[in-house]
This record gives sequence, structure tokens and C-alpha cells, in this order.
Amino acid sequence: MTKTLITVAPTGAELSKAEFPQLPTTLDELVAEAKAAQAAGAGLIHVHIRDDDARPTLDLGRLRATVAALRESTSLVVQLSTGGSVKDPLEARLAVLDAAPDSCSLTCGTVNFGDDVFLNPWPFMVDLFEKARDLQVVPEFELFDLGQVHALRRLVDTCGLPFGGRVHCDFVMGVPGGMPGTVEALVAAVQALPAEVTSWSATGIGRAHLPVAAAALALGGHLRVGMEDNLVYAKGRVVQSNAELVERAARLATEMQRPPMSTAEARELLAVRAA
Ligand code: KMH
Ligand code: ZN
Repeated sequence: MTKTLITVAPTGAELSKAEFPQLPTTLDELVAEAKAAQAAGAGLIHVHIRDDDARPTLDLGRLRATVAALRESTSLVVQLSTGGSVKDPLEARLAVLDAAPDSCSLTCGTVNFGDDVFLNPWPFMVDLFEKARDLQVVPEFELFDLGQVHALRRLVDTCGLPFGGRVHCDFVMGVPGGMPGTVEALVAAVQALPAEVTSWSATGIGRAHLPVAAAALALGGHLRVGMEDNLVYAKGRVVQSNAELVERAARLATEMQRPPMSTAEARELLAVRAA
């Protein structure tokens, strides 16, 4: 039996606090949501932070304070987003690694993102990979499209294995511009993974959330949930907290005989550096 890594992505960079007051945007809110998510079964937190006006920011001081606060209050694997928002410059996204997280996201190619473009040119991918390895940060390869799965093959061929020697990726499905959040697309993407991949998770955006989670569990994958990806718990019912999404994911996984793994097991799975 393989236990399930549940990643919580509590905030994201796209949603507005004014529209969704339950979105954790201050450090205190983020830490409270992180603690509740860990208690519900999360092993890893994918972090985007906001400024005092709840706008997305990559301010290094705030990122460092966020990593420290999450480490103090939880034992979650702390993954900082290097995707940021679609408006963030590449240099600032690279500098995120200076906040010394356990893990960072690394998206394997440029993709249309609604009306915007999420830019990830090849040289940036290589720079990010190498800087993460130099700083002993474990990358999570974000795959929004089948072409990005192929780009991961090229990245491993070009750069070798990341720090820790594991290759963990996350399928983000259902972004307008990326692959759809369907079982067929997930099966195709999993079949195309390079042999070096040691684990993978999946998340479906919006209405793709539950079908992608169920398919990922059936295929032996791990789960990512959270308000970054989905704000609808059920028809007509808005998500009130990240923990309720983690709780549901934990219930699904347990019923599938793949209960949530602990944070210690998550650290081992991903081979993050010892604290
Ligand atoms: N906010 C999106 C443009 C990541 O965190 O690495 C990119 C994103 C991916 O969320
Ligand atoms: Zn993100």
C-alpha cells in the first residue's frame, strides 16, 4: 500500500481577498490554515504570499518570514511557488529560492493562463533547476500540458537529477490554456512521464477538482487540493477553509486504502534536506 501525499495550496495568486474573505492572505491566516491542513492530513504546503493590501508579492523578507513561521508552527514540507503571478518578472521568481524553502515549484514550459500567459522559457527552467540544486531545494515539476511532460524529459536529460535524487511532479489540469481535467488526459500524461519520475500528484482546477482527485488515486498518484485551485466544495456551496478540502481528500484516500502520509513520510518521499 502506498500512502497518499496530500498537498495543500491555500492561497494562489489569482483570487481576490475582497471577493473571497476566507482566502488566507496574512501570515497569521496562512499559519492557521496550514496548522488545520496538517491536522486534517496534509504533508506539504504550496505557498503564495500577499502584501498588506492582499496583492500577490514575492518580497524576499516576507517569504523568509513565511518559511520561518510555517516551520515553527507546523512540520509540513514548505514549498514556495516560483510561479508567482503572471505579472512577476523571471528574476524575482528565481530569487524566491533565496528564502530557503524545502521545495519549490518549477513549471516545465510556457502556457496560456486564461487571458494571460504564464511564462516559463527554457533557459529560465534550467536556471531554476540549477539554482535549486545548488541551494539543496527539491523542485516539484508542475505540468500544465502534455508538452510540458516532454519538456521534463529534456530537463532531466540536460541537467540530471535534482537535489535529493527524487523526481516528483504535479499535474495541474483544467487551466484554460492547458490540458483538460479529464481522466483521459491524466492517463495520457502519466503514461508519458519519464522513467526517472519517482512520484506524482494531480490537481484539477474548479469543476475538475473531484474527478482528477479520484482518477489520481486510482492511478496510484498523490493529491493536491486547496483554494488556489478550487473554491466550490459542492454545487452551490463555496469552500470555507482549506482544511475542509484536505479532510475530504483524506477521506477519499482512506476509502481507497491509501491513507494520508505524515509530514515525516512526505519528507522522506521527496528527499527534502533535513531541517
Ligand atoms: N499563479 C500561476 C500563474 C506555481 O505556483 O508555480 C502560476 C502558479 C504555478 O501558481
Ligand atoms: Zn501556485
